[in-house]
Amino acid sequence: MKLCLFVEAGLIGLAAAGPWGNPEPKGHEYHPVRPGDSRSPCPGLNVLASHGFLPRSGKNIDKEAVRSAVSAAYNYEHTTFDSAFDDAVNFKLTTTGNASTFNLADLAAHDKVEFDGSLSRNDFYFGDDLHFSPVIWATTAKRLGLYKTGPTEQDKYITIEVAAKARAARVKDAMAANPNFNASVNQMRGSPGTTALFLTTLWDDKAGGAPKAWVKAWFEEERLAYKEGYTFPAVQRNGTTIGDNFQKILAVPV
Ligand code: HEM
Ligand SMILES: *[C@@H]1O[C@H](CO)[C@@H](O)[C@H](O)[C@H]1NC(C)=O
Ligand SMILES: *[C@@H]1O[C@H](CO)[C@@H](O)[C@H](O)[C@H]1NC(C)=O
Ligand SMILES: CC(=O)N[C@H]1CO[C@H](CO)[C@@H](O)[C@@H]1O
Repeated sequence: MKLCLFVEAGLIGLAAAGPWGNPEPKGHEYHPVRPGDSRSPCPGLNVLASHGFLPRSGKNIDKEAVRSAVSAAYNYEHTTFDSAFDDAVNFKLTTTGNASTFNLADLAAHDKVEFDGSLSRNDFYFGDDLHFSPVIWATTAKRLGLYKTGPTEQDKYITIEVAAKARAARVKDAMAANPNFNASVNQMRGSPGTTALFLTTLWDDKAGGAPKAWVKAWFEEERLAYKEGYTFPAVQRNGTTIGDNFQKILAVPV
């Protein structure tokens, strides 16, 4: 009976709190990407668009939009991503016609803010550095132990150590496969940086790890895992939180 209710509730779009998860915030229900929408190589921003924290179209994103989205969805201090936004704008990669905004897909411009050795995207050299690549992600997911969620409680979480090793191994793979691998400074900071980002964003402070179920939904469906128990973090995150995780990642011997 319970299962029946659950299915029905899902069908009519009622989000219900309960043992199966948390409700999606009103107006921020998950909608998968539609034809014509713009999406980026950045899962962090795409998820915000999937939930309408950024415009669902992914178009004409300005700094205010990023500020309000990262604070409302992820509980980041609102200016946390100002410098990332400024970098993108300063590279003049925008196709919107307005120098202060971009469409999410504009961020795929290679060797600007986009770089090689991503966790879930292939390198530009192979033709598509924008879309989620199931093949590339499978290599990362395996290293993260993403689908092994038992038998112990610990098996449900990704630790800093496991994530640090997974990202270093992915960069090694990319360097071996791609004769044009661009090992820029941006690249070498960017790879541990993006691992710090997904861990900080999806860290469960109570558990001391990033729940595999949340990481899976975030990368694979570009969805915030309310259903799997994601909640707005109780303690606000900021550049310092990300920087601390960045240092911890660099400290892991790989
Ligand atoms: C204005 C703000 C932002 C900009 C301009 C931006 C841009 C980008 C770009 C261009 C990439 C691709 C890098 C690559 O080639 O691997 C990327 C990747 C990534 N971003 Fe963002 N991002 C922003 C905000 C965020 C936020 C808010 C989060 C987390 C909540 C985030 C998490 C990530 C992660 C985890 C990746 C790595 C994906 C992978 O390796 O497959 N970003 N971002
Ligand atoms: C460009 O975008 C900014 C930020 O949204 C906005 O303030 C400005 O009015 C826009 N400029 C034009 C010419 O539309
Ligand atoms: C960043 O967030 C942490 C945790 O909320 C807080 O202790 C710290 O003071 C904040 N740092 C800055 C620079 O705002
Ligand atoms: C600076 C640099 O070497 N850029 C190269 C990065 O790789 C792409 C192809 O993958 C080249 O087109 C760039 O010239």
